[in-house]
Amino acid sequence: MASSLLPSAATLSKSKSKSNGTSAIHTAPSPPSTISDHDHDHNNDAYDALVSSLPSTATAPLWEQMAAMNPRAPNPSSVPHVWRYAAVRPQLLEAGRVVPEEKAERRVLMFVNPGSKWPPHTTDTLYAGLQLVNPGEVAAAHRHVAVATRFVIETPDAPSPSLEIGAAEGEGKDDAEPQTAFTAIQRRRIPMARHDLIVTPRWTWHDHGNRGASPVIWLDGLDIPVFHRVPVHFVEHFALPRYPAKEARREECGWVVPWARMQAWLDEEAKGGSDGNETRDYVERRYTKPSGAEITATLGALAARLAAGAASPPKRETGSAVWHVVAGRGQTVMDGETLRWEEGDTIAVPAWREWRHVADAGATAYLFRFDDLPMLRALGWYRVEGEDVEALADEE
Ligand code: GTQ
Repeated sequence: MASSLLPSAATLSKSKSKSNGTSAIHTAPSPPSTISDHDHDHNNDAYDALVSSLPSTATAPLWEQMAAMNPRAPNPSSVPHVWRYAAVRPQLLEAGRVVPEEKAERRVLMFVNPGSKWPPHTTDTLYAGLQLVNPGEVAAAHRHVAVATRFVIETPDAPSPSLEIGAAEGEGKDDAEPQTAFTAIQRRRIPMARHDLIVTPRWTWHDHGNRGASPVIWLDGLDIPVFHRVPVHFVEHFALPRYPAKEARREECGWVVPWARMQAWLDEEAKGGSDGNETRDYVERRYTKPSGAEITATLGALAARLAAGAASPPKRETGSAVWHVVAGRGQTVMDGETLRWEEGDTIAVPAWREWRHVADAGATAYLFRFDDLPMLRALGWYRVEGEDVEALADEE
């Protein structure tokens, strides 16, 4: 029975708080051999002989690894972590100086979770990184099985106030071409505006460029870690740096969700009642395709609004997420561990860590996240603590 494999949600949270936020499952020792001491005395030599003979037939004893194979709770290797924009941004700009465009098909600083083993991952299923394209550069066209989300942080239209820029060598000499950064997807070249979400669907040609006067920086989100266990991911390179594309307007493109649209919805939803007063402290909305479906089959995304000084309801889910601070300051509490954040920071929330965001007093906080929910739901693995676990049984 599926429901008996995991302890109840209540049991799980108790055992977590006892170990002060560190899940006991991470350190659970292997169980002793199921052979009793008495039998073991008798059969020691025979047992050892058996076990040492097994590699010759490419087999191994399950009973010695049962607990590791069937852990008592979801068991991610990644841990809560915050990447501070103020710390990473100068390194990324330095990479922009010392790593030429030809050397890096994509100039990205990956967000490597401190608990991650190879391959690098931000959470066990999600990869995130900051990508930089300098004025005049093109990140060459390719397409791959993995999908990507881009959340734009700085653009030539909206550079960071502290940005120091050299003389612009922008390539946008043609007046018809907007002097912006862009990502091209299939045959459309889409200008990137601050805090846009842009989706690069599976197997679509894409290249990135910058016709503005200052760097563009965005948060990449990809489902690449999943392919470590399902190694069907691969890339195809286009013969030319750019795939032939036409200028497109953001509004006419289903792959782009402008932030203004998302924020307007969140602000409206926060009002709740008809009197126009703010009545909801925490509201969130998932990004969808024009059809209403999740943005991709593996990765999904949402935006959230937290009123100043407010907290989101605590949640423990089997999905993992990478959050990005659009505006405001505050902290995220994950199983008792508190990580502070401010605008531009990025936060890893591993699977089955109870998370709760708290905004500082004084300013509304807005957060973006991408997550693995569409993939987990499709596989039947999505679960939230407190839900009826019996409903998870597949009895058909
Ligand atoms: O922009 O196509 O961060 O292929 C990693 C792999 C970005 C991209 C990444 C990629 C891309």
